[in-house]
Amino acid sequence: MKTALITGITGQDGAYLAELLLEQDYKVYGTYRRTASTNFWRICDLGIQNNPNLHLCEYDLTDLGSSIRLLEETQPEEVYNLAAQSFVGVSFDQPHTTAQITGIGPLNLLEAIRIVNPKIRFYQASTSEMFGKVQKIPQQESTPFYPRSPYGVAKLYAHWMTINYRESYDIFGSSGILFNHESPLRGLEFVTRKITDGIAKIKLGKLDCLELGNMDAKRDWGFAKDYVKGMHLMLQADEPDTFVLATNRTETVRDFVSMSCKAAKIDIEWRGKNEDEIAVDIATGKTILRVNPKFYRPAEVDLLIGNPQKAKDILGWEPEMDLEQLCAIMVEADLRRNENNRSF
Ligand code: NDP
Ligand code: GDR
Repeated sequence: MKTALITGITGQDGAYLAELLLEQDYKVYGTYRRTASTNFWRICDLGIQNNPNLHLCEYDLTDLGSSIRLLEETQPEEVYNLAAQSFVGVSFDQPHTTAQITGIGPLNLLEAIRIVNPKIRFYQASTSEMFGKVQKIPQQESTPFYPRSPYGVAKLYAHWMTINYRESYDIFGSSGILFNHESPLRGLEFVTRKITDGIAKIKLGKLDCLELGNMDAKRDWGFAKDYVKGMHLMLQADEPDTFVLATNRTETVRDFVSMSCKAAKIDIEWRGKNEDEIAVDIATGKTILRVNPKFYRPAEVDLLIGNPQKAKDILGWEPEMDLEQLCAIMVEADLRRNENNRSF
């Protein structure tokens, strides 16, 4: 039986990855932070919370000493570092905290691996946010980086440290440059889930109008469950490396709203431009969406579209779910959740 350690098991990817590894008969240690209201709703949703091979451990990524003790106590063969302050918007308000968690945190784990057992295989959750300002599309492993947020800068540091530890100490450190991936387990602050939850509430008469920021941003959105398979494959490969996981399709935030309305059977019409843009429910004449500049970011990543060819060639990885399907399952899940008055 293989042993894996997942940091950030209370997050979207941590929950799906734990499910995948348990299905493959791994012993899984999952870390969570001690807070006044730790929430395990995602692993409960997946029904894995009582799996005898799942062990939950309290851990904070910013603490080097506990990173060392964690590896000594759990003795994993594979470490998946998914923990991060992962919300780009918040990173502008809390750049220092973001740097400590998202940048220095992975360094703590790399140091712990170097000290405790350099044979541990390490996955670092890198991001398309590192590409940032558009230089060349589609973005791939060789595309130059130009991060546009404190989050992107912190992730870029961790990405290069992973490569540096690979080259300096022969540590099996792989970096997955993952483009946006979503699911019914996505945090409510991220735009896709904010949209599907908002549209579900509007459909059920629980919300009048949804407010969003930049409607023109384009993202390459995939399904989180497909992407955690890629993380696992990276640590089964012969060599540590850097891989892009993406769908190679890009759509605007506006397109995602239109798709969600279609899934919820609400016919809408777009009116106005920029800050005055609205979406009107054709059946009722009511404005169901407006732009609020408070959701704009100080610097924006305008366009992301990734080329996952290397992952396909070397790992045999390909995304399975298309965006229409993904949007439909998210809307459906949020309709059910809101009907039952569940909060997440
Ligand atoms: P989430 O925000 O859903 O989960 C992040 C996890 O990190 C949570 O479990 C959170 O715990 C934990 N965490 C935060 N701070 C600390 C800390 N100081 N110590 C220990 N744990 C901490 O992110 P996702 O699941 O969406 O993403 C997983 C990883 O992949 C992240 O690193 C993210 O930056 C990266 N990524 C995500 C992409 C996406 O589209 N989802 C794309 C590319 C990269 P708590 O519940 O206590 O807050
Ligand atoms: P992103 O995801 O910043 O790409 O980071 P997010 O869903 O937050 O934003 C995507 C785009 O939508 C625009 N947008 C809004 N965003 C939010 N959150 N709320 C709004 O109301 C809104 N209106 C418009 C944003 O400006 C942006 O352009 C995600 C995270 O999961 C990161 O951790 C990960 O690394 C990257 O994806 C890849």
